[in-house]
Amino acid sequence: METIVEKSLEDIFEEKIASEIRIEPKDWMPEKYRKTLVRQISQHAHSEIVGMLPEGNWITRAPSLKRKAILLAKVQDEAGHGLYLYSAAETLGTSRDQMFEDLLSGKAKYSSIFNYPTLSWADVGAIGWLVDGAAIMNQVPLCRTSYGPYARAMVRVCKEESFHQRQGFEIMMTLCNGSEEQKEMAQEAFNRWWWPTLMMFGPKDEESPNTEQSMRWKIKRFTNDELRQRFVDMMVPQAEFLGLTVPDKDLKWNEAKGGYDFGAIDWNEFWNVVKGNGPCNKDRLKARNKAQEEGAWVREAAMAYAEKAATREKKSA
Ligand code: FAQ
Repeated sequence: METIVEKSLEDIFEEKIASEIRIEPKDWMPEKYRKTLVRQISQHAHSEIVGMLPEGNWITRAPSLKRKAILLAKVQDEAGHGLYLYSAAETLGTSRDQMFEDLLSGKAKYSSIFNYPTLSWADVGAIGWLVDGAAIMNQVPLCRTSYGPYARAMVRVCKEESFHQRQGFEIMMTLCNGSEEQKEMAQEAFNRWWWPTLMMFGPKDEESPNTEQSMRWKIKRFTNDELRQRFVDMMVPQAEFLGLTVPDKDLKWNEAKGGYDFGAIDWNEFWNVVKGNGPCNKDRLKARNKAQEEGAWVREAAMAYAEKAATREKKSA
């Protein structure tokens, strides 16, 4: 005789995860899964928005009209990424206003990397090459993350990030093929951005409280250290091609592991930046709060227009 085993909602969820079926907004999901996603996606969205500031700093000082147009487009792309990601987080039942409030009050986290200053034009190249390079390394696997709206947003984001990385590399190449002074500028920017970029991947695996569960739920597909190692292995030959020196005296090819060994990351610096004490944390929050205040009239006008349009539509119906 056939016995009918009733599956619990949790069993159905686990089965979907095991068989690589995406979880969609109306599906049942464990509260912790929802919370982890809201945390990661909203932090990611905030990073895109705050990430506009360091490069935005150079729009008015780009060295040519062509460079200015490219940089403007890139910074606008980052705003778009933030918007896709806020939309993805909203499908989990959190409001955009709440997420914004958390960012503006300093409660929410965003990537540590955007708390460093952009001191020279070469920093724009270094960000595109290194920071967007790290973002791609982290985000290509997220195109296969288990939550549908996040995975779909990542597909488009990654296409745009690839263009961003190419433009950063191209700036670095131009500087490295230029005068002695330009090459020095590129090396100096590389020296400042290399270590903070390695920190972007998050704490080492044994100190990462979220990785194990996120890997089990297939939110993350690789650990922080796995992605960091892949990034180093990808970037060292690119730096060599540019004729730049990786600022790490302990960097060494390890034949047995088929990858590079690299020096110790300064985790005190990382946690200090995450806690709000990096070189630009206060400036970044100040700039976001100022933009929020100065944009209030635009939001009010848009709302007034939307209400009027809705009334008109009702009347004509
Ligand atoms: N900065 O347990 P884990 C971009 C926090 S977008 C600050 O390992 P998880 C595009 C973490 O939140 C860059 N905080 O956490 C662009 C957690 O705190 P919580 C952003 C960090 O989530 C380019 C605690 O430490 N990308 O660059 C950082 O499993 C150019 C323990 O860490 C994403 O957000 C950090 N670097 O792994 C834009 C990608 N790392 O929340 C403009 C999606 C860790 O428990 C210009 N996110 N923390 O209080 C992820 O893949 C993951 O969230 C990780 C962290 C890998 C970032």
